[in-house]
Amino acid sequence: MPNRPNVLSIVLAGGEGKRLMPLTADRAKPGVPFGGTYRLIDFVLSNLANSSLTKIAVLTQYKSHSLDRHIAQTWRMSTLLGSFVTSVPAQQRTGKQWFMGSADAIFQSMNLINDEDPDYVVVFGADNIYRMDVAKMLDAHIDSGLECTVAGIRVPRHEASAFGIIDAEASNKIAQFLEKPADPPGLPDSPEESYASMGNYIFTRKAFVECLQADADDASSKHDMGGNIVPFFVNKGQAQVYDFTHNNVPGSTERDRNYWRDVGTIDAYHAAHMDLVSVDPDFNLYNRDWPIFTQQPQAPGAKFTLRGTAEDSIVSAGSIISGGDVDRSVLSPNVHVDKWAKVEESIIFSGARIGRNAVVRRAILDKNVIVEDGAEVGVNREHDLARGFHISDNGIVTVPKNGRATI
Ligand code: ADQ
Repeated sequence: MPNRPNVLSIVLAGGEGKRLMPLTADRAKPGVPFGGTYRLIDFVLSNLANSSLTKIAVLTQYKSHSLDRHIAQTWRMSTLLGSFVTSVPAQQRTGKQWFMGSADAIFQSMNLINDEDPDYVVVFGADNIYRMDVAKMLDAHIDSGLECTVAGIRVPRHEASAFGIIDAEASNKIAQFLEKPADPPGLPDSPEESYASMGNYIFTRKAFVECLQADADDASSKHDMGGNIVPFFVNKGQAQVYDFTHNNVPGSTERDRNYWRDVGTIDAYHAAHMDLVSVDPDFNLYNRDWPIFTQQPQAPGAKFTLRGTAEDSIVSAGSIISGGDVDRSVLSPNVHVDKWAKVEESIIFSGARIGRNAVVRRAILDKNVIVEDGAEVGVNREHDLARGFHISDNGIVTVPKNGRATI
């Protein structure tokens, strides 16, 4: 393949995801299940693979065991064709400390860049649900001749303080970048929206390596991609924004245009699932031109017996709905719902058992949770709190892994 640039993609997958507790009590945020059979990391990896960017290093750190296992089992690629997805745990290569920030994670993994010798380095987060043709962003980066390209999207201004905020010129050059400002500025044409960084970047290799070295030598830096590296390129007039909203992937319909969603809180995570089970979702998992890949378990098809029903729901393989009713919910593999049980607006991780006459409403049941016969979750707030369940701002109840909901 002559003249194709050599690209190394680095996926940052070491975040703790504190706001997703208790789902991240035992697993890294990119390893959190999503949509029944996926994990969050599958979305960025699918986007890269569908964009023919198949040299990928995933940097992990926090509680990465199940994430590392998932990557090793699911994302095997043909090394024959020069493709790989490798998971790189924090190794204390350059000192005794773990990664200090996302830029430090890359700095400590510099040997990957040296070994692979890429022309461009793609650095993407692993915490979001999205569908993106990264090849288009790469083209925009190369065409600009600039050293740094940041993917940007409009977000409601009241949510914008969680993001890096971009002030772009008409040419797309970034004039100013504020990492998580307390009072984010609105856009001139839409004061209640702000232009946010998606945490996805492309760099020209030489400039990136120099910047990482300078950052490592700077004792005052937090070694953060959004806080330090992007502002470095903005200050030297070498950063542009890539407007994600105008670049759809193949197979998109008028309705399911480009999609990007932060699922950093329990409420956002729950809302993203409610979108999935809606009749006409914004995020269409069924676009066969842009598949989202994962590992499917060896399990028989979902089975419905004794008039068990599921409406506006995703029910994964190995599940048995035996006389219960499931409504607007997402069930991972191997979930059992027993007679006269009701499951509504809920997300059920694999291995859960929901007993007879039980009620589960606006709840998330982590792996292997048991809801005893006649027990209720999401019905009585005091009772949920008394049993140690977590309740979000919007009232979504989460039962932790291996938990038991008693009467
Ligand atoms: P945040 O998501 O808050 O903001 P951060 O916590 O650094 O930033 O996470 C970014 C990515 O890096 C995530 O995928 C996370 O898992 C990973 N990560 C964090 N620390 C890591 C470490 N030590 N090792 C490996 N991976 C690590 C960022 C940007 C904002 C932008 C939002 C968009 O800083 O500017 O708006 O993403 O969500």
